[in-house]
Amino acid sequence: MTDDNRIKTGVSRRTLLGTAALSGAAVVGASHLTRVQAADKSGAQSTEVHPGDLDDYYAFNSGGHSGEVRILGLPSMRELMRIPVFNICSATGWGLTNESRKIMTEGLTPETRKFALDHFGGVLPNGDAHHPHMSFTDGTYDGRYIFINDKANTRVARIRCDVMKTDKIIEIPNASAIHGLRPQRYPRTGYVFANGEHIVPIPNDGTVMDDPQKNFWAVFTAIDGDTMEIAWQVRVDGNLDNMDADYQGKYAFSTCYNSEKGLNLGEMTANEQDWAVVFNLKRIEQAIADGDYQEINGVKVVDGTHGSELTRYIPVPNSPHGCNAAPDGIHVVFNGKLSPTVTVIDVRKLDDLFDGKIKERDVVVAEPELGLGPLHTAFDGRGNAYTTLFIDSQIVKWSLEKARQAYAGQDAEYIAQKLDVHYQPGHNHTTMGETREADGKWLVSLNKFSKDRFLNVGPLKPENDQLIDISGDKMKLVHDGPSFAEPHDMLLVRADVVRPKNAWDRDDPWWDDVRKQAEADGVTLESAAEVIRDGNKVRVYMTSVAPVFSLNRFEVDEGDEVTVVVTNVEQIEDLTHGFTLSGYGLAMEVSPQQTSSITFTASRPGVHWYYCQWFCHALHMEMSGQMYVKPKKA
Ligand code: RUQ
Ligand code: CUA
Repeated sequence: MTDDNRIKTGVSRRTLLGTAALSGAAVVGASHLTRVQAADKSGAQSTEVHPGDLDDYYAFNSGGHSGEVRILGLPSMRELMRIPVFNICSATGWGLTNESRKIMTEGLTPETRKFALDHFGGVLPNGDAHHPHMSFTDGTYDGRYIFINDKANTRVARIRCDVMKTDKIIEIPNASAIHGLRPQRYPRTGYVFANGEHIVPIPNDGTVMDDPQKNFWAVFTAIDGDTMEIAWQVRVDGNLDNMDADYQGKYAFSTCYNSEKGLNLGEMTANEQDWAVVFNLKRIEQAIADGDYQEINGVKVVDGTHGSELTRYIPVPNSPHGCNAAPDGIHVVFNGKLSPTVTVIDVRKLDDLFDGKIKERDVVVAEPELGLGPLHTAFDGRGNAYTTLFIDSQIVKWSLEKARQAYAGQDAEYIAQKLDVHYQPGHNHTTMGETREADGKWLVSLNKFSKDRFLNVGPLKPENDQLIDISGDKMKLVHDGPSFAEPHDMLLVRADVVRPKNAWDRDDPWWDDVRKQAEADGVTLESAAEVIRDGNKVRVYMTSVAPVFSLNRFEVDEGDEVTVVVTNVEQIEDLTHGFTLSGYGLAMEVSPQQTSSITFTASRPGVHWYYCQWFCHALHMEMSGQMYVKPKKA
């Protein structure tokens, strides 16, 4: 089917969609989904990154229910690295080392910490990461942090971009399932905003469990991005979905479905309109300062339900999903999902709305009909928007200005092009497109289905992240990129903004606990080869230099609690070592100048080899040693 045909069919369908259209049957049945289309290789920009050359952009991809974040290069679309966040990682020991376990447990509520200890030995084993977003200064990325949500266990994590490691994970009390997440753009981050998606009783401790209309709420949370402490929460009506922040530091926006406060599909989709909720940050801060809040589970919660002066509920058709602020600093787009439209507001009208001078719908300046299943919108900085059409399996390029003209009754053709993607796109993302430095070079469509686009790998198929050249007048599809479950969102950052280190600094706070203990033990981490016994606790300190550990052998007694501390004293870039202890289910990464530690009970008597699992030297196989565990005397 040609692009032109698709434009006509898309625009002629004026009806709002029933939910059946979003079901698997409708998805599989669409006839244009079965044809493999070749990439158009005549794009204006080259996608080739020759051997020895580097990519122009970092792409930070959420790993969905794999719980991690992945770093890709763009335009090559090569996966460069993975950052474990909410998952347990066999390669790096994330979830096994003392340093990572502290990060994974200290931010949990006491109830969850106990649950994780009882069921999983302390660390929750899964997460569902959706929305990675970088910290901002003055409306553009500043390369400090990436924040990401965990929908599964209601958490928010922060990744340090200097070492590309997760350094904070906090659970959000009073909320259920953190979904939409964005950092404050201006003047800086500042706040990290997080949407609680599901409505629940507050507090959700079993005292009240009936009458959702009266007792169930969703919660909008502002976290201090510098300290990762919760600043405040707002209780709202309906399920909060995605969100964004403005470029002025005054407002935040959430799409809100389930205005019905239903508990099943039929109830949740009954209304033709739901809402975009606007949060007035100054008024919320004032309410907190005035003591106009309830303290629930240690968090200050203000009331932002209907009638509150802190929020406004803009009616939007229909179960809206994506929420995207344009780099012009003026427009915010709410994506209709069950409606073929998106709703565009002008943020300059919001002061009047909050002052009661105009009504909610008066801030709407465009509502273009784009096609079936609009989910997310990205921008090129030249006034164009790119919206994913989940059901049509297309990206539609349209003009913000012309959509405004059409809404004002003028005769304006706002759709510029529709491009087939393969298949069922969710998020899309443009290079620097969520900053005031949007450069309009590339767009990635994160497609939920790959079907026939790759060699068959069995019933479970990869997703397909497609690279599209948007630098010219026409979008051009140039690359298909398979990915494992499941990139929900992507962050495309100019390479010069991100400046990771080649080695850790020795004074990094990462191993503060170990450093303090070593000082108490009279041990210097950088030259250690010591075994310190402290009752039935044994601390084993060693260094690693290719191809040896400074301790080739150590002895403990059965039942001892053993902590192994390894410091990699290599100065050379990329000379990572590891420590794997056979038969104990333990492994950890020790990168250049890093100290890592791991604690376990020496419960298995006998001789147990440890070895370096990161190939580091011609004698890497020989980089090993033995732990002797002497059996308890009967
Ligand atoms: S959502 S496919 Cu979790 Cu970002 Cu829209
Ligand atoms: Cu050190 Cu392999």
